[in-house]
Amino acid sequence: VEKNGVIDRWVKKHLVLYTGATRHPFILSIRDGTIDFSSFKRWLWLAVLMGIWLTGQDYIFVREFVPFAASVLLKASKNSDDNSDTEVVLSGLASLSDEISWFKQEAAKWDVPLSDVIVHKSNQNYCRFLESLMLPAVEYSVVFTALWAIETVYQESFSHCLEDGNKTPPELLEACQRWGSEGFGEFCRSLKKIANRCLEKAPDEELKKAEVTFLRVLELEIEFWDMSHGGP
Ligand code: HMH
Repeated sequence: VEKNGVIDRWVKKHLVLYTGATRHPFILSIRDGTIDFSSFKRWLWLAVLMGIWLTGQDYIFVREFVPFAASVLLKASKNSDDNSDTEVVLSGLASLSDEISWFKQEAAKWDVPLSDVIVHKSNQNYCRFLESLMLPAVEYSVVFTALWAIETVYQESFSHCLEDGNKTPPELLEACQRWGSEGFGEFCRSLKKIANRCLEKAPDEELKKAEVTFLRVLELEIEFWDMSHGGP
C-alpha cells in the first residue's frame, strides 16, 4: 500500500471525474460571480415551480442523508476497532441537524416553500443509492468511503468559491461558508483518515466495491449539480 493511502490513489486515478464533481460549471459560476443574480428571486420561484430549486433539492437530500449517516454510526459502533470513529460520525450528524434548520431559514428568507418541493429524478436516484447503502450487509469500509466522498465533494466545491480571487456574490457567501469552512474541511480530513484505515485492511473484493461506490458518488454529485441547468 502506498504511503499516501488508498483514497489519494483513487482520486489521482479518477481525477477527471473527481474534478467534474468538485469543479462543476454551476460551482464555477458562483465563484466567478457569473451566476445570474439580477433575476435571482424570479429564477428561484421558477425553479420551485419546476421542482429544481437546489436548496429545496438539497433539503430533500439531507433528510435522506441523515438516516444514511445514522446507519454508518451504527456500523461504526459495531465494527470499528477505534472508538473515535463514532464520535466523528456523531459530530457529522450534529451538523446535519444544523443544516436542516439552515435550509428552513433560507426557505423563509427567499419566501419559498419547502413543503411542496418536487423530488427531481437525479435526486431520487441519489436517495435510492443512499438507501441501498443502508443495508446491514454493506461493509463498513464501503459506506465510509461513500460518506467521505459525499461530504468532500461539497467541501471542495464550496471552499473553491471562497479561495483567493473569488467573485462569489455576497448572497451566496453564507452557503459557501457552511460547507467550505475550515471546520468542515477538518471534519472531511477525519473522515478520510478513517476511510483509509478501513480500506487498507479490506480484502480485494471489498476494495473493488468501495472504489465503484466512490465513482458512483462522483457521478451522482455531478448529476445533482446538473439540476441547476433546469433540465430533466
Ligand atoms: C448533494 N452532497 C449533496 N448535498 C449535501 N448537503 C452534501 C453532499 C454534504 O452534506
